[in-house]
Amino acid sequence: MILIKLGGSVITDKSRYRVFNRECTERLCQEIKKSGKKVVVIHGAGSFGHIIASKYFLNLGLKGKDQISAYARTCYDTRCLSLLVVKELNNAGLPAVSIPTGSCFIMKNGRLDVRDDSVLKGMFELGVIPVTFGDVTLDTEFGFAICSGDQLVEVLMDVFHPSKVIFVSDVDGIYYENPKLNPGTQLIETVNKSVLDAIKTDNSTMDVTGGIRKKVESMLRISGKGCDCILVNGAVKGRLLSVLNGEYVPCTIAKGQMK
Ligand code: ATP
Ligand code: IP8
Repeated sequence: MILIKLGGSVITDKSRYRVFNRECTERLCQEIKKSGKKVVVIHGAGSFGHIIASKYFLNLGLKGKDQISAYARTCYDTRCLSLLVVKELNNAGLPAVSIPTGSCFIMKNGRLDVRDDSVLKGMFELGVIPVTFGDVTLDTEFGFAICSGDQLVEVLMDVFHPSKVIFVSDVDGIYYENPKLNPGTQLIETVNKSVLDAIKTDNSTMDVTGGIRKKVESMLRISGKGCDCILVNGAVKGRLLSVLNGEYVPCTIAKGQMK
């Protein structure tokens, strides 16, 4: 099976509150269907999460009562986004069910603690695609915390043991600098620990979960578990389908290596 994370930058417009990229999401779901591969889908929160979370510092945990309504608002918004994604998956012929992270799991010190994976596994075995997403969750130490979709991908590695992990974003891969701000920057086709410090991660949109550097760290931890982890541009038609089929496209790969 393959774990796919649909990034917030490709399924939403991260600069505009609650703007869903329906056409792009619809096409990505059709590409998944066309591949015929067994998948589990995780998605980011995009502008349904980061804008309010950043305004009310939800990434810092519980600091004041005024955050509680922002917590609830963010949970509402991320669930709305998830239903929009699940609708497109179902329309594409992929039976999918949204599993809200913050309603099913808890965090400890900012780390997701999935003790019971029976719903996720049970649905998958039944042929249903469980869809989880970046969300606000309770945290035993901080009151609440932000769980990124990237962290979920890492945790779900141990649940599903995928043959491949695909991060879908709105850029061709990891570059030395943000390609949207520095169009001349070079694509890094293979990432490893040695290039990590050379990657600049300045971002033009609000992101409370750390942006591209954290994503590369996550990709390296995933590849360290023996599985190829690929970042591909979902804004370009056919790229996700090609990667699902094991064909070459411009992308960044963290090659799977056993410890
Ligand atoms: P999310 O994590 O919210 O689900 P995502 O998975 O799509 O979204 P982002 O965290 O938004 O990923 O990261 C992708 C964005 O990072 C791109 O839109 C790009 O502008 C920006 N970026 C900044 N620095 C770099 C870099 N060095 N290489 C590639 N992209 C970069
Ligand atoms: O978009 C962030 O998840 P991500 C979740 O996967 C929130 O980084 C609520 C901002």
